[in-house]
Amino acid sequence: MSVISRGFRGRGRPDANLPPGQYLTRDFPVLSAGPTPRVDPDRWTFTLTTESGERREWSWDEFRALPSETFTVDLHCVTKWSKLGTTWEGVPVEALLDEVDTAADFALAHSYGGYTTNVPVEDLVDGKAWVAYRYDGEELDPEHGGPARLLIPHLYLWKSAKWVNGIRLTDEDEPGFWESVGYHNYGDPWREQRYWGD
Ligand SMILES: Nc1nc2c(c(=O)[nH]1)N[C@H]1C(S)=C(S)[C@@H](COP(=O)(O)O)O[C@H]1N2
Ligand SMILES: [Mo]
Repeated sequence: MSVISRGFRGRGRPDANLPPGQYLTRDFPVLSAGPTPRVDPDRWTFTLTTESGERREWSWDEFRALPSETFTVDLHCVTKWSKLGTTWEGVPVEALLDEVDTAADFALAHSYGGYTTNVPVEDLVDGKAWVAYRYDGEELDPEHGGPARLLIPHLYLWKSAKWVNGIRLTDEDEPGFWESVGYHNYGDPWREQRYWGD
């Protein structure tokens, strides 16, 4: 009997891919703190700024010419929905970081519309984060962050800045939009780091 049940994930047992306190959803909810900015790719830029003030900027065409990856990841929102097995295409953040001279430990992502979110640099490298521009085989919808959004799927989804237009590297950690109003500074869904003090 144990042979049959090994690996079986039904019958009320939590899904091994579902962090504590989360439920599964099949649709793709839209969560934005403000209006959806409409960003024309002709005017789109992505700017990487280092702790010493060095700047590297990509136009949309330059950015799209960078080597990309297709990857499948699970998404976990702090409002408790999770969506498993989503497929995206984008540029690994590490490839962008490789273009500048930096020893910074922290990053603040910023977006069209003013949204910001902070993350340690070590969470942006080694295949853990992308600037994504395709979802499920299509160009990314504006509602979900198109033309391009950050994706850091191992952290709660508020860290995945939609309409991202740059990353500022810093020596000191600087809380972003949600982090400065009580959300957890790091946001690991597996440790249920939803709010400050969790
Ligand atoms: N620029 C920007 N990025 C953002 C947000 C936002 O309000 N503005 N909301 C965050 C939150 S709280 C979540 S859960 C996800 C939602 O992404 P989705 O709308 O594609 O589901 O985007 C994150 N990125
Ligand atoms: Mo969220």
